[in-house]
Amino acid sequence: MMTGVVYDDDFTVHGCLWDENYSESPQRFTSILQRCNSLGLIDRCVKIDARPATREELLSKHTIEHVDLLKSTQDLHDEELLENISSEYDSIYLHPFTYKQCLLAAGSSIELAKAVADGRVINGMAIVRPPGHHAMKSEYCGYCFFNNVAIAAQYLLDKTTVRKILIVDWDIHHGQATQQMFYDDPRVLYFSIHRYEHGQFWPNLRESDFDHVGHGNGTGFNVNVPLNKTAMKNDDYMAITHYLLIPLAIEFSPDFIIISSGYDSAIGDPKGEMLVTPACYAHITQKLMNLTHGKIISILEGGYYLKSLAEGAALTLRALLGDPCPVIDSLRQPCDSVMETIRSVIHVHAMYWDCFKYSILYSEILPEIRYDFVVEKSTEKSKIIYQTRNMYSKIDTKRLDTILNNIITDTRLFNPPIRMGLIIETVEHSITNTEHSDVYEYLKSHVGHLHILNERQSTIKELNLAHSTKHIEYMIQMNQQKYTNDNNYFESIENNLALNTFRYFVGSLLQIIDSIFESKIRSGIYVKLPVEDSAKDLCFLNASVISAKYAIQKYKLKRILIIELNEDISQLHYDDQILVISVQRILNGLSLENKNITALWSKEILNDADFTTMMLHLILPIAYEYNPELIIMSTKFDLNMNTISGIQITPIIYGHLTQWLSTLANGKLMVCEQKVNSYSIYRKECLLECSKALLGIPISKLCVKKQLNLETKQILHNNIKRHIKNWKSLQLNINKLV
Ligand code: Q9C
Ligand code: ZN
Repeated sequence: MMTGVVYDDDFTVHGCLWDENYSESPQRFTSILQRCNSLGLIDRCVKIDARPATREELLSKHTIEHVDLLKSTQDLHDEELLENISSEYDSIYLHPFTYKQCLLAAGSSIELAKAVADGRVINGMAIVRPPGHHAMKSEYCGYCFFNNVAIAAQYLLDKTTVRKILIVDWDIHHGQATQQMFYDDPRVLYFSIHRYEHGQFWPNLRESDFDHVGHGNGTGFNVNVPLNKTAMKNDDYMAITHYLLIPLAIEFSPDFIIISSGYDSAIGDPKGEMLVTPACYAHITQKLMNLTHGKIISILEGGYYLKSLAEGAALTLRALLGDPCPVIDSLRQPCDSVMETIRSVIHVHAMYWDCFKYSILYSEILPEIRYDFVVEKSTEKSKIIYQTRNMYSKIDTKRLDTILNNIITDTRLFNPPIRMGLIIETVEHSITNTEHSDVYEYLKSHVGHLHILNERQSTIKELNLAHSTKHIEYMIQMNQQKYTNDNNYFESIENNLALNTFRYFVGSLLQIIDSIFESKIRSGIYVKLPVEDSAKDLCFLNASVISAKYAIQKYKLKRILIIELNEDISQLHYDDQILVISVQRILNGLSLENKNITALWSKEILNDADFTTMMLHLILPIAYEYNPELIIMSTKFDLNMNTISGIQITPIIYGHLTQWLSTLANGKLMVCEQKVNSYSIYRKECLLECSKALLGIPISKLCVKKQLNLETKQILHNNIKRHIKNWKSLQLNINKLV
């Protein structure tokens, strides 16, 4: 598993000769490289050699005149002349080395794309300048000359087996040039989040609004997410990610993702005036990484506040390298303006994308498209002369100061040497009669080296963390009464086989938790042996809750998320420091109204499409709002392809769920297999997908072709309504419903 990085010392030459404070400066490059080096990231990457783009490559996206004009300025040392030529364009300066450096930026972007497409590296980052996404077919614009991202994308389509590309443009400016270049091409989905303010923000184009969805065969393959206010936060960007970007990306199903990676959307940037923290880029990157078997590259665009720029780029690279995402503050509901934008995007794209067609956000009410500005068609640009000007939302400067001071992530970023510790239950102390599990060999053959931790037996005192001695004794008696013939109800607790097994089970989970909090491992997985008679287990003792209580007590944790994925209902738990999200069928008459418990499902048919929607609309928003310090995923892997219950979750879903959740809590996640029952027919495959996600091995592509049906939508609605009073982040789902 390797991450490629491409950069060159020559990226510091092009600079503005007549304005030393010009924002698109050589320091942008050096500050990124310096920060990546200080975190030791560059050394961990495979260095891809920079090279100039060929004429043919440039001409794939630009005209001969466009290329030749820039070529003619090379080695032109008359400063005044350079300044004069520059002034013909919107936001452009020329330097004698500009042409050469632009060739290098475009060529390097291609080389990185090629290295990933060829499989030489899994993913990568191009630290290049000048940027490219404003460079149009035949016009330099916005510090850009050649469109690096577009040229790399076209190269992939023309010269490799890549057929579908998602471009995610998180630079604060709309990449109008990239939009234009693929506007009628369905092979490239262009997704841009940009400051817009109803046309008042540069480049002031009508075509940057959400209703510009593509043309011809490319209709529906251009997605603009205009931000009409400043001071947007992580809350807003993550809502866009969960509600728009990821559903689209899953349905589009690209083979390759290119991030047009501008950090002028980050906090402190004088152009963007947004409040997104650098860590947010790692979260978005990690969410995208599992959608294309890992094939994703980031190509630098803008970013003018050097601290945020360097930190944002470094944390993006860190995410590409597979390191855990830094924890971000609890997310709350996105602001009204973004909610309106999200609804508008869903509204106009619902006819092209199934994920939006049945979206619970979809309303019949037409979004308001503002035409209170006049569009003037001049050149390739259609400038808006705006008549009204909205007030910017005010940035709280005091808060801004504190955040700016804390912007540099702690250098002791959490990153234990081992990504995943594994414990497989052994047969000696187990009540099972089956043979040794072959899971270990199976996993090893697919993922290579596995780090095994030792089992240990929990003490009765540890069991007492969640259950009273009386309760434990009672359960043992029940167990014996039911399933043994010797009728020796009063056999001592220590000799009870079921209890013994359970104590090893719990002890092993505690072993994983200790290893995580001693920073030996990032995550862990526990594999249980199949039990012949699954009832022969102490099912009224809850290992996840005991583990959570243990972590609370020993490591002073305040928020633990337990996520249960089981077909049958399990006990309810009440605890201030534990949130249980339980995906399970709700039995008749059982009320699940409760502050701490989020039990969700009541449906016979639950497929990957349902589950993905539930994940993105309900589970992830709640999880991000709760902001856990540890996640315990507890499952029997029995939701999959079960012909009896009609549930059709594929093992792949478990992998994606694991990967998405592991963006939280610094990746501190424990997957624990509960007693295996006869429905767990694909448990090995499920364990493999979860292990891959924890190990950072690209997981299988999620293939959600099925539309969400109305019944699912209704159930999701009901769930959201039930929890909305406790979770602000769910607000987005229902504002326009009634
Ligand atoms: N008054 C990139 O971030 N600003 N380009 C023009 C006109 C131009 C930004 C202001 C900003 C260009 C790659
Ligand atoms: Zn920009």
